[in-house]
Amino acid sequence: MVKPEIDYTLYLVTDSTPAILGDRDLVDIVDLACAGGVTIVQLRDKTSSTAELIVIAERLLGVTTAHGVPLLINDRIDVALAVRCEGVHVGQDDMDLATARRLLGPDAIIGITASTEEEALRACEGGADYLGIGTIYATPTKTNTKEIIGPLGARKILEAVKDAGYLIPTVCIGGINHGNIQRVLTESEMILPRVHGAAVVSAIVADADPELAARRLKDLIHNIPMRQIVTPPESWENRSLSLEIWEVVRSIHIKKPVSHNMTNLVVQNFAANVALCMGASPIMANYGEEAADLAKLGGALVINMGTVTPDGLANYVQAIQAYNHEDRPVVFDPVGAGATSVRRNAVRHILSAGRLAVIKGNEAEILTVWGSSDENPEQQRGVDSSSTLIPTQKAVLVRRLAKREKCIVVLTGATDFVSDGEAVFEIRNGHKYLGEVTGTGCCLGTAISAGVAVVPGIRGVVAAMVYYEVAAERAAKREGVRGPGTFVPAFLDELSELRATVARGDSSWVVEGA
Ligand code: 3NM
Ligand code: MG
Repeated sequence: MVKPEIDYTLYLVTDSTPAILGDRDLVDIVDLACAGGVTIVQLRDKTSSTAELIVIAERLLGVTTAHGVPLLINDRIDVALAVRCEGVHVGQDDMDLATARRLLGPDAIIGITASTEEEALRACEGGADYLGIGTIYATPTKTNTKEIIGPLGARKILEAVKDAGYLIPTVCIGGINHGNIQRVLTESEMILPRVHGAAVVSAIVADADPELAARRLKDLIHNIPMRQIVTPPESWENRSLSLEIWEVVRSIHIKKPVSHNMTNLVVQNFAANVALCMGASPIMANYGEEAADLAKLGGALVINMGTVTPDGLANYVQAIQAYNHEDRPVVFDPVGAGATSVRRNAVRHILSAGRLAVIKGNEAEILTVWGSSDENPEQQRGVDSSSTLIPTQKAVLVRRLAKREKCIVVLTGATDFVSDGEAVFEIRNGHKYLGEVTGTGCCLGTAISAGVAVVPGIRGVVAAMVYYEVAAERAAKREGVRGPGTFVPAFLDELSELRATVARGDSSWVVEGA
């Protein structure tokens, strides 16, 4: 057996007392809860006999296995061994971690309850697989709780864990329900180190409809209303926009801002064409000496470290300082930031070289930038990384990084997240072809530079992104576009034609500002 990857997002702890379970069958409840989206189950039963427990655990394991969800047993290492489920959860007064580990082996999941920083650190040190942090709120489900710590108490524990360098999953527990789950997750801060999820008993088990209760909790976790959704996904026509995207596109058309790109070898031509089609004036110049003159032209600079060299780095620094001197925006694209130690160092170097207006990257790149600060020893990862953060965590990540670096942060993906440290915008436009040809991510950096060159701040950034991604949507629908190859020219056409539509003053594609 290999230690399973666990999704801690919605953690169900069972309770068989009549006050919570009533006269229903626990196995049915767990089955429904799993159907509703519970990601991990713990059998917690303080009253049944050992023989009864084993029977219940076996039945539960049948259900959880069918749903692909792990089953843990509270307190009872013997029961977990008997039924061979994924692991156990132990409290501070239960069997000690080292003994439990020796009995269960290295691949078992062992979770520990922690209500203080000391308990949390001891559990991390001892090799716990996750922490159950609580008691968050007083709860009738467990009355012998030691301390009510609230979401802020959970946050303190997380900070202590982070400072000690541990990257352990955590869940909050105690009195969590539909009314407070979003608050618990945001106030405890969900990110790096993060609360990976919420553990509940009564909010699911005591509910008349456990499947719906689970589904609603899951939905609440995934949709914490801290971000504004900029655009509905379907058509460009009849959409309501909360930002004046139109005005930004028009400004680019009228002002023709310089987009000075210090970019990689792969995308120079494509990026220059994107800038042209958007109405900007591209200059592809990698020599830092030129930046002082170019910065005076009133445009914006793109630093794209896709093919970084020692020379390149010195040029970037020189250019950033020149643009800072003229108070013109710099867009930083930390391409492949986590891939090599050279690139990780380059990120540090660039962050400390001067003021950046925008940092734009995919999840792995933004996580690397976040972790490049000494206070955030997040593990570094390569260019290609499967998505690991849920939307709310992405929103928290961009907002916190934006706040720390005092700039705008863009995290790209099927859905993009943009923040200036306060607001978070979510952009759902774009098309999959953008991910199937090289350079479209880098060119988005160029597009953003055109936007912030004419409208500083988050409005210019979001508008340029929507413009770019809507052009991609329209291009993909064009006649004759059959795949990524035919998509590229159609995309350039759309960038150009959308702008022409706007320049004519035709706002049919922008209906009602929100
Ligand atoms: N452990 P409910 S609080 C099982 O603080 C458990 O360690 C806690 O139940 C702890 O979701 C708790 O119904 C009960 O409030 C949580
Ligand atoms: Mg216990």
